[in-house]
Amino acid sequence: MADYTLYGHPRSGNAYKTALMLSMTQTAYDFELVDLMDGSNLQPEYLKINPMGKVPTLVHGDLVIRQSFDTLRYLVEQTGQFGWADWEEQARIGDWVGFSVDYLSYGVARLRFERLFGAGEGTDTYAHFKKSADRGLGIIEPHLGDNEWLACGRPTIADMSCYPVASFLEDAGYDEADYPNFAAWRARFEALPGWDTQLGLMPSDNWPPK
Ligand SMILES: N[C@@H](CCC(=O)N[C@@H](CS)C(=O)NCC(=O)O)C(=O)O
Repeated sequence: MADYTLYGHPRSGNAYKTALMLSMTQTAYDFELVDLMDGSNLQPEYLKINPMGKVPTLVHGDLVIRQSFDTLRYLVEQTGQFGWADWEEQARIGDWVGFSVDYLSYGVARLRFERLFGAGEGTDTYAHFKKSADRGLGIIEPHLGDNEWLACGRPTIADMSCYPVASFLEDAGYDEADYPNFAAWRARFEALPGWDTQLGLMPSDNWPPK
């Protein structure tokens, strides 16, 4: 049994952030599937671990961490990797961690959800999130033209926070060819040691359903 247990689901971008960080810092962990598709995240057994009913949850000894950003920050502290040297760097990393929530979770990720599972394209909901996603991509694309990594000139948890959504840009209805800097950064990130797919990092006999 490993010291860390990650509760998550292979379709969760937030759980993917934590799984990437564990793998890329060579931290051994056990993975427990919480099936978001059948509502296991809202069953009493899981709510005892995470009353918010969301994934990821990362358990390390007696410590239970229920927000993806906190899992990343904790693993920075535990492993000394992908973090900051001072407050200036921490703030620059924070810019992109915040960006990942403001424009990716509430933009690109929601578009993907609406397209694949929700209201579909051409609805007011879709248009609402498209505005936010377009604005976010308009910020990150030129930034990645001038910078190899999102912050501090090296891979950090800023990249870890934004990458999962990058992996499903096309599912959200975008053509990656229109965002060449973004696409090149995605390829750089995927070449880092320890990178793997969502299913590779969150394997389970029970997913995908047979
Ligand atoms: N603020 C949380 C958000 C976590 C979150 O939204 N998780 C989604 C999957 S990506 C979830 O568990 N959704 C299930 C639900 O809302 O029922 C974090 O950053 O960890």
